[in-house]
Amino acid sequence: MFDQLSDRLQKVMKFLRGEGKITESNLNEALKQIRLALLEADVNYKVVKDFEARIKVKALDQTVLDSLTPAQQVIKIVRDELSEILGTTDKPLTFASAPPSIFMLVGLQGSGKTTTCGKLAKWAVGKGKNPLLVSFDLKRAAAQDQLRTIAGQLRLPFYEMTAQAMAKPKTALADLLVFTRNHGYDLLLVDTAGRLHVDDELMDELKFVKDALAPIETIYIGDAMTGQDAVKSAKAFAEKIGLTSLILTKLDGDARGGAALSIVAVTNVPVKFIGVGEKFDKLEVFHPDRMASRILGMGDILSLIEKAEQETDLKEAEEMARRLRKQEFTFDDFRSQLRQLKKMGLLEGLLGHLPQAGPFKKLAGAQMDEKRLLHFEAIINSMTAAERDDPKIINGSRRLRIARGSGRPVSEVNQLLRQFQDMKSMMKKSVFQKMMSSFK
Ligand SMILES: Nc1nc2c(ncn2[C@@H]2O[C@H](COP(=O)(O)OP(=O)(O)OP(=O)(O)O)[C@@H](O)[C@H]2O)c(=O)[nH]1
Ligand SMILES: [Mg+2]
Repeated sequence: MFDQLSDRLQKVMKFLRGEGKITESNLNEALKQIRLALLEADVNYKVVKDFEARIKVKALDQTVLDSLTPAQQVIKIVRDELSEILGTTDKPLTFASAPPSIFMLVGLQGSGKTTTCGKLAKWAVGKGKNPLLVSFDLKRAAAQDQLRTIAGQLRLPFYEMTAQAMAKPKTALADLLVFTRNHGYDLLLVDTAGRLHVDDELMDELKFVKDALAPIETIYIGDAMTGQDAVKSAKAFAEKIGLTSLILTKLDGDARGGAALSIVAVTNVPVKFIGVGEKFDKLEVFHPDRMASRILGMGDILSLIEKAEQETDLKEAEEMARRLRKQEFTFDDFRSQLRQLKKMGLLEGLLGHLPQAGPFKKLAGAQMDEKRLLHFEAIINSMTAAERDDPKIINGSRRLRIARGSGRPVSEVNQLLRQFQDMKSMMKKSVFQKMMSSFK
């Protein structure tokens, strides 16, 4: 469904590549492509308009990371906006203040309602809940069997809706509530019937169940693999039944996640979880930013953007370079450099992404392995503040003490002191500075 979005964004990238900076006119062209892609994917027109307007303001505002090219900046803004539409994750499923909490699962046939019932039951048990499972399907007797089996696998209680009881659905639901309360279950998970398409009979049935049980959560289970139909039916469910949450299933497959955007856009209801497999533990908390990246499907560019977002670390490195120029570079600085290298392989990662990596290859090759970084750090930790500040005072006896303190041989202490000098002169040759300025 969102293949076009990715294609169109590639076009935007190509188009902006030749542009030195973002201007009103080249941005308009880029936005046109994005708008078309979203509209083609059947995203609500108003949502697209708002989306576009927000992107425009941000792109022209220029507060985006300096280290990105105009094309990358636009992609970054689009990604950020997508995650904003997809919503925040800090609204988990709600439990009722007075138990039992009732969660009712609705959706089209085969969307994953029954499976998700099992997943939610397992998740709830992990949260210390005591759930009861029930299936309410006036038409299909086999629905009982499937959920009973799932309850059995999870060793959880299952409430049998007999054909006899179902003959009087109102009484059946009232009895269910009494049973749930009397047995102290604090969560009732209600599986419901599905149909291939939205039909009035189903809507009436679901509305009836909802009115009788007054669930705190009415969760639409949407199959991420089905495109347009899922969007239309989600809208119908939202309007006719009223939804509080969404769970998207089958995101372990090829689904790009575009359905997420469209369903959220048309229902205005947040996604809480995603299903990523058939097993009961294949339920994940929904992360809007990850979904946005998935929709964009531009892994490389997005990871570059993420690296650049570690700008604070770069700023710190720049500060190092400045201190070095002024001959203020100390072992304290060296140590924080080592820690940075260790933390994210920053240099290597960034160099890998740069087209002009050639001149910096030598530096990347000079990367030290992780163990050595740790040893060096231990040695620096054994120095006194005065020694770190002015390594010239580190004479023979001090070297011996540092070696003992760090548990490393004297030869290694000597090596580090040499390396420190090398680094200073290497930086003086401004390789480092040149590299830093290439991020500007
Ligand atoms: N790969 C994958 N398969 C899933 C996921 N969720 C459900 N399924 C599969 O989808 C199929 C349908 O799932 P059900 O849970 O029976 O769907 P339903 O909505 O209850 O279907 P009806 O009761 O017929 O309306 C089953 O084969 C499930 O194993 C998921 O997150 N990933
Ligand atoms: Mg089912």
